[in-house]
Amino acid sequence: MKSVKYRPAQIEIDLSAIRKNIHSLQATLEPQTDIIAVVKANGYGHGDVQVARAALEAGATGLAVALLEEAIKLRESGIAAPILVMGWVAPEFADIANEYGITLTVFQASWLESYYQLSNSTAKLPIHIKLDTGMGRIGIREESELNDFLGKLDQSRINVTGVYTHFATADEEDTDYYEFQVSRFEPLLEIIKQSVKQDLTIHIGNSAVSLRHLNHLYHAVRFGIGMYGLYPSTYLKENRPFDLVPALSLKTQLSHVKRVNPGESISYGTTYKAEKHEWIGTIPIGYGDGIQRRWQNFEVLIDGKRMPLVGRICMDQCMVRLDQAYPIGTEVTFIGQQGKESIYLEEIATHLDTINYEVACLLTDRLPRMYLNEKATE
Ligand code: PMH
Repeated sequence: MKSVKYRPAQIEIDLSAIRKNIHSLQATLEPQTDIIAVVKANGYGHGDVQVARAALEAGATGLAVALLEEAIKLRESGIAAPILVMGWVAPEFADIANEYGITLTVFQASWLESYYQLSNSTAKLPIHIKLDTGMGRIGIREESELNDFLGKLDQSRINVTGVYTHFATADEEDTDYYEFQVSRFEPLLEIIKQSVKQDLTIHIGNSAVSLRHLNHLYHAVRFGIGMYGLYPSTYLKENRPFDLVPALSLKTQLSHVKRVNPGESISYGTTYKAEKHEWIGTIPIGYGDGIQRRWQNFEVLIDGKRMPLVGRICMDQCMVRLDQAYPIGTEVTFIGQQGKESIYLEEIATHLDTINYEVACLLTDRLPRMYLNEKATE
């Protein structure tokens, strides 16, 4: 099938917003602090390759993903910048990463032992060591564990190029736990420095840390949610050092418009009944596109005004109560700006009782992505 777009629904990603967010962050960082653009999970649903290119063009110096697959996809699209896989990759696939010039995250002595047995590579494997200072996910936690790891580290086969950690609460007003994590990071880092005597790229900050400048940021920050123009938390939105520009919009059109009588019901389960004569529009997207059932009763923008989604969200369609009759084909904005009104992911996340990260990631591939401003003119 040719890549013709038949459905009147699309996600628009404004790449100039991605570039602008990188530039705004850059302006607040010390000149020597690099930006690693986090493009895992298909660039938080925005499109990994396109976002990565825009970020690099704007001055990011590296990329970070969660999976080896994601890293290989970037390489195969011709991206030559350093790429770090932040998730655990099985040692049997390390040679593949090495062939692609991809850096792996390693933190287990047993991993090193398996790697030495399994690898046929003559080239040193580039790795970053991950320290778990309190996130409780992956990484070396204790000094004894670190010493065991470093004892097994054969620097003729492994090239340690970086060290990092990740914070659990950097987006919250209270910085006690963040500071506790920093206090665990520093002594472990010193031990690594004594044993790995070469230049290390040390990076601890996510968007929240880089926006807040909570601490010395070392050599780079891993900039994810902020790059997409979204705030890591309400606290950071209220205390932002500069305005972020959201990159993603979701637009579709009315596919049907009808007048219903008082008492008539809409959608599965008849959860909505018209109270009077009402104009009801049908919209051709649904939970199969990532508009989950919990969007029911939330709003969309039509004719520059907010109108409520009524009745259950179906797999491919949902319904909206209109303030008047509109022609089929009238634009419906789920995410983004229309006229003077706008609905952004933060507000949607609040309605859905989740976070903007999740709402963006859940928009499925069934929605075609369109890229605006691919070439920088700013
Ligand atoms: N570094 C690591 C290790 C991460 O897991 C993430 C985001 C980032 C940096 C970027 O964070 P930011 O988007 O807040 O800037 N990881 C996740 C996650 O696993 N769940 O939500 C965000």
